[in-house]
Amino acid sequence: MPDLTAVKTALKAQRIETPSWAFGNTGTRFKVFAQPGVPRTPQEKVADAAQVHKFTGVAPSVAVHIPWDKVDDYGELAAFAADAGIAIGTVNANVFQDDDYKLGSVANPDPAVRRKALDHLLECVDIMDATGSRDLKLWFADGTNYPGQDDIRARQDRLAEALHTVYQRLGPDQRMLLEYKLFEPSFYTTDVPDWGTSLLHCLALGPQAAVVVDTGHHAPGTNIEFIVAILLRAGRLGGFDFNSRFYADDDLMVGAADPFQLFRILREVTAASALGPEAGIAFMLDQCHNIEPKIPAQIRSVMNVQEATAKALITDAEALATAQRSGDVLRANAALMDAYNTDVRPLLAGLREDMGLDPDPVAAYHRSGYGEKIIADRIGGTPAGWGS
Ligand code: RM4
Ligand code: MN
Repeated sequence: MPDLTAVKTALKAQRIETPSWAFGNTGTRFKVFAQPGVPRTPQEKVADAAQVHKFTGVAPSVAVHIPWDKVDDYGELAAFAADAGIAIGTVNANVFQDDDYKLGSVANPDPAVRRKALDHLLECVDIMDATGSRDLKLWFADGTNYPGQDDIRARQDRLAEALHTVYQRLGPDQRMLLEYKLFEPSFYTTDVPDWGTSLLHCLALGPQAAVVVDTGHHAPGTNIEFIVAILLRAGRLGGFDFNSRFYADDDLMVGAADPFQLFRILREVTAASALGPEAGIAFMLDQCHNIEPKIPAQIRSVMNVQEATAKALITDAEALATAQRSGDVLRANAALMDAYNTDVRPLLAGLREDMGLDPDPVAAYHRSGYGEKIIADRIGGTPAGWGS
């Protein structure tokens, strides 16, 4: 049986990063339902993210998205975050919302547009210097809609050239995380559609480049834990963008649609001893909360990742390995299912008490009055959303 003290130690050391954009008004391309009390500034987003950490104890950083979180002084934003008890985490570049990027950003056939996109990516590294962030996360909407629209290989060359320039600009402790997505907004070709393409670029760049697995960016039925295992084996799993999907890039709360898949993914991570900070895997959320209140939804999401992690950690690895070695298919499967079917909520409640936290973070948040306070305080100004 797994050593429960070691399981608890690993769970206490777990780090999950929240995304600043989850606190703003975001949703689908059909309608964004505005909520009262949402942040109007990057500082207010940071303050909301700090609440998630306050009640869970395992979400000590918030990712920013540039220019949505543009401020005059990023050092000041980092200091503001530190005062609130958290840090600024991953810097996300945005080269997908400008009219110039109609035919792509770094893979655009027009060199002037490519230069503009590249300058933005380099600016993001400047921001990382100021905030002390380790990771630059890149997701490109680049691609084509029609056969013949552009040269597929030439686009890869342009992409590789831009990535190379940004890579050269990284400091020794900084990393580039390259995300992939099967389709959307481009429908015929996407320049970084899958983990293989991302990995090829990362391998060509060097050891500071790694792949990000956004759980919503695959074809239905894709075996994501297999991809995770392959990337772990190659030493190129940079991190996760966790969310849930029923159909495409739904950006729902992680663990809501398919908690078993989340368990299987985290089982690969824990089996490879890659949960701790020394493994360098960034566990990030990338979600939108269109109809549900945002801060409790983020707290719930962090708890869902924790629950899947706890189940992965309590897996009887010895029983599993013995069954696997002897070719006992049913016992092997049962060893995994026993862990998955264990109710880890009492374990996590106890863990929170050990950490000086309320055993029920969502209830504690609701009791705190923070939700009512931001609704009363945040009157006037422009609520944050896609684009700010
Ligand atoms: C993209 C991608 C990125 C995220 C944006 C908001 O689809 O998943 O990671 O930064 O959405
Ligand atoms: Mn993502």
